[in-house]
Amino acid sequence: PESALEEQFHATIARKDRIEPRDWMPEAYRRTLVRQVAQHAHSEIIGMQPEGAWIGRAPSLRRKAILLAKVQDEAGHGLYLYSAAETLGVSRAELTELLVTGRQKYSSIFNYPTLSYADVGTIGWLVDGAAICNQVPLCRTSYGPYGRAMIRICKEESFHQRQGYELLRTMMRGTDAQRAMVQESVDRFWWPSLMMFGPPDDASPHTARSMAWGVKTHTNDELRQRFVDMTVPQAEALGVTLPDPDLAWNEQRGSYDFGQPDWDELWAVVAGDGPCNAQRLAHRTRAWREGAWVREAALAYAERERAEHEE
Ligand code: FAQ
Repeated sequence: PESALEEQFHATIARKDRIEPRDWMPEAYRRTLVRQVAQHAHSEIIGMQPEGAWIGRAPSLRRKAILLAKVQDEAGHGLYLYSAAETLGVSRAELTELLVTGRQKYSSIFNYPTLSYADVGTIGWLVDGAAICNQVPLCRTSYGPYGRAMIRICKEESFHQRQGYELLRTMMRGTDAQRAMVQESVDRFWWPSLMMFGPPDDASPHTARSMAWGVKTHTNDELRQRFVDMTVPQAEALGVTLPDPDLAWNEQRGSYDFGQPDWDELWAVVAGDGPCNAQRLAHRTRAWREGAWVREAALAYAERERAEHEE
């Protein structure tokens, strides 16, 4: 009976054990995971665009090799995550259709433009830094395939973060113009990076249920705080200023106090109204449509092979 299965599901969650693809799960749990894992996968794939735009303009062969490797890793992350989503009974093609028709989301951060090479460093340092804060706890999420995908992704994200920091450190040791370029870039990316963690807890419709199911293990605000605490000393070591006048060490809490991002801006970007939403989606849609013949040819070939073997 379904109630026994449901009991088993809740017991597994309570033990902090994993739910696996063949286990019974409530339909709402499955839907939550499809939503989050698909959004996460789409973010990795759309996230290739802002940095990918600089591959042809990298300042040296070494920087170009590093950037190429990073952007390729992001394609890989997208593929592991689509595979994790497929274990929930949806296909990658279906999910991509939902993305390109605007019915599924991807992270707000990738709707901001990359205006200088310093942005490659800032994205590595702040955006990958935020991604790590959010994703390390997700290695212990309750759904097995998602948690296991996260382990490898986090290892690669740490490399991404280090390369960003190293790029910025090199620029900060350079000329005044290079230092100004880094500061200008950090000024643009700081607040959008804080928004990556989602709305404040009291405005987050999904957090409570996702925490009860062990899909999320920390709230949006908890992870945002962890990110700020980790990043402030790094900013000091770099010699850049974070553009928040309210940023101050709070002795009592043992954490930094900080200002609030502009939440109206987050909602506008999430609703499709950010600086680059139209461009990002148009680019993804074009690539998806132009690749249709490859998918069709591969399918036709596989079917012909199968038919020949059956004869
Ligand atoms: N952007 O109730 P909540 C990367 C939506 S890192 C867009 O708080 P939840 C690596 C949310 O989906 C980026 N939408 O939702 C990389 C929901 O909408 P819905 C990807 C946002 O799920 C680095 C609604 O608002 N990482 O790609 C955002 O409990 C460099 C209500 O929000 C992940 O996806 C936002 N910032 O918490 C790649 C991490 N915030 O579905 C390339 C996994 C909220 O009801 C270069 N995901 N929304 O229509 C998560 O941890 C969670 O899903 C949150 C949101 C924390 C993002």
